Amino acid sequence: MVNSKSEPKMTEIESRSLANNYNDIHDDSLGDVLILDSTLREGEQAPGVSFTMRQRLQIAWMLDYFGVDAIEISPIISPDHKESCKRIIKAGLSANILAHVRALPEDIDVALDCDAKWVAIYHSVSDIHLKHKLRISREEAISRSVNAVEYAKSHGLRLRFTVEDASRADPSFLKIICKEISDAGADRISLPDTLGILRPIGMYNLVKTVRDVIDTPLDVHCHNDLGLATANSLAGFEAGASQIHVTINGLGERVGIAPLAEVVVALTTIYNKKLKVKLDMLKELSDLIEMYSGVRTPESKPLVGVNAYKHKAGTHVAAIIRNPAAYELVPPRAVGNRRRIIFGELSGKHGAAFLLRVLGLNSSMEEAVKLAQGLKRLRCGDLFELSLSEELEGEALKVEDKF
Ligand code: HCA
Ligand code: CU
Repeated sequence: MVNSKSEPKMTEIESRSLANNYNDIHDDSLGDVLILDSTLREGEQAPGVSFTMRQRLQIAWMLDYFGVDAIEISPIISPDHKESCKRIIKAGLSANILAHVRALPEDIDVALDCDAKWVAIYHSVSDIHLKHKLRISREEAISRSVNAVEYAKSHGLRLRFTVEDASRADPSFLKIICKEISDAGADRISLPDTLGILRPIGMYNLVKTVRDVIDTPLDVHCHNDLGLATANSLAGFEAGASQIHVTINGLGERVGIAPLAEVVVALTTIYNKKLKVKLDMLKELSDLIEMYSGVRTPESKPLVGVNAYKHKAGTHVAAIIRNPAAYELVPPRAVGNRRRIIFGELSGKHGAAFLLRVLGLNSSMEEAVKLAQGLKRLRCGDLFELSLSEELEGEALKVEDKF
């Protein structure tokens, strides 16, 4: 775990927030938001990913310690998954553990067998899924869904019902089936953009459409096929959804869903939400899942990627040395990442002065200028980078004092 002593104070993060008011939220009704992590269910649906039982348990423990509100896992994939689900439920974590099952009594029995308290039941609602995947009518979809809800409720389960492919369903049918599911006693309803076809205003409208007919709390589950998953999830929250589905690194079927790090940091910074999560574990969680999933995290991944806190252009480095907030939304330590300075062709005199200082060469600005010129003359692009420990950052400020 990251040393809590080095964790920046929330005020340090807040003080970096935007100086203007473009992000101000004029709708006071925006309430609290819950985070559901589906790394163990949706995440394992990512191509090439399969966790071991021990890994699943460790991931659940870490997510719980990190502070997510709910963890979703599928007990119906294999006996191994069922055993994992059982053990995770038995571990007595603070987060709600949801067993993700089809709208079938035999699947709900599997969840009961695992001693689940919460079940996440899913059934498709779009005509294309009803006609071509399930080959059933809309009426049949309603009766299967309602039966499943009644069956789960009669066994004392709390339940979330997912209307799969909601974004492609006929809105009038979507309203009808959501009302039926809600009247049958569902505790929450999840509205997924299963194919990632919506833009933010589209997700907003989807949530509002359902919100207008039922009071049941809503989840949003946004796929990233067009790279809009985070934006769409936040738009769904603005429309009244109170739980956002994420996975670590955004893993999931095809190209995945909204990534945990981006969603929680966006909520903290640009929505000013006080989440109970330990933001400084984000990089560690990302690295763990990169290792266990075998899916390499792109260097350019926001917040947790290795490039997220690299500074290169001379003018940027000069500003970073004076005040890192000039080019960083949140400090790297806040998310467990590291700041790095790249030296090479693009370096300027301030970067060069900093380099001389950390090398123990107490030289003048004249020499720093010569060094920067030398680095440019080499024409080697990026030569090397320094990963900044707190001690080295202190050296940076001393350079400032001097020049
Ligand atoms: C699936 C479909 C799902 C369900 C989402 C949810 C989707 O793979 O089972 O249960 O909230 O994207 O529609 O992931
Ligand atoms: Cu999904």
